[in-house]
Amino acid sequence: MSKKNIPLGLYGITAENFAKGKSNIECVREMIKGGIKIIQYRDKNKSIKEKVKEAKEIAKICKDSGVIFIVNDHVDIALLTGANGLHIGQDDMDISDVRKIVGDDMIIGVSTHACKEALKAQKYGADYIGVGPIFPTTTKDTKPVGLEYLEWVVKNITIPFVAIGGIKKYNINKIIKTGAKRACLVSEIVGGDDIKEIILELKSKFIH
Ligand code: 3NM
Repeated sequence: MSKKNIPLGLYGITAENFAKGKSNIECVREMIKGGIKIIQYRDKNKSIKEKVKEAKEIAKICKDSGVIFIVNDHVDIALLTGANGLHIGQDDMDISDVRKIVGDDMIIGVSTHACKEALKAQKYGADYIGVGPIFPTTTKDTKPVGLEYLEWVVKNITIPFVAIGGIKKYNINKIIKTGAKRACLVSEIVGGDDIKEIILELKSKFIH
């Protein structure tokens, strides 16, 4: 099993479309001020050129703050920026092929939406999995899987996992009650008027 450290608590993801005019860079800086220890750079709209520029900057900010930096989708950008990890989806390259490219030290995260996918990701060497979307979300075009899938993962999966999808301040307690130790709230965090404040409020819910 992987020994890589995937921090407990909140996992941050960029999403400029939901950030009410804030840039990805501004959001990352505020997330770090709030104490987030792992941030994924995710952008589905920009050109590769723009993504490389932004990812390089975010990589530096994260490195300087001791925050784990993960790149979504792009193995080349992850390698180029010296990212700590790469996050892939079900339609991306097989985990074993990604591992050949990135080597043993890089974190590989995989989005999963069903028990079979979770077991497969674990078997083929993912360092953590995303589990969702738990609730309906407009941030990603995947139908919700419900809390039952998360409850199954809590009982059956031994690698770290991050609950994601439609999680908000008002329903995060349902996530925590399952025993899940990590959660990602995308629009709720980057769309907050005060990103740092919202993170501090959310983080406090994990401490009991
Ligand atoms: N991945 P929000 S759901 C990026 O289930 C992403 O794999 C998901 O955004 C998955 O917190 C999702 O705004 C979007 O609902 C989550």
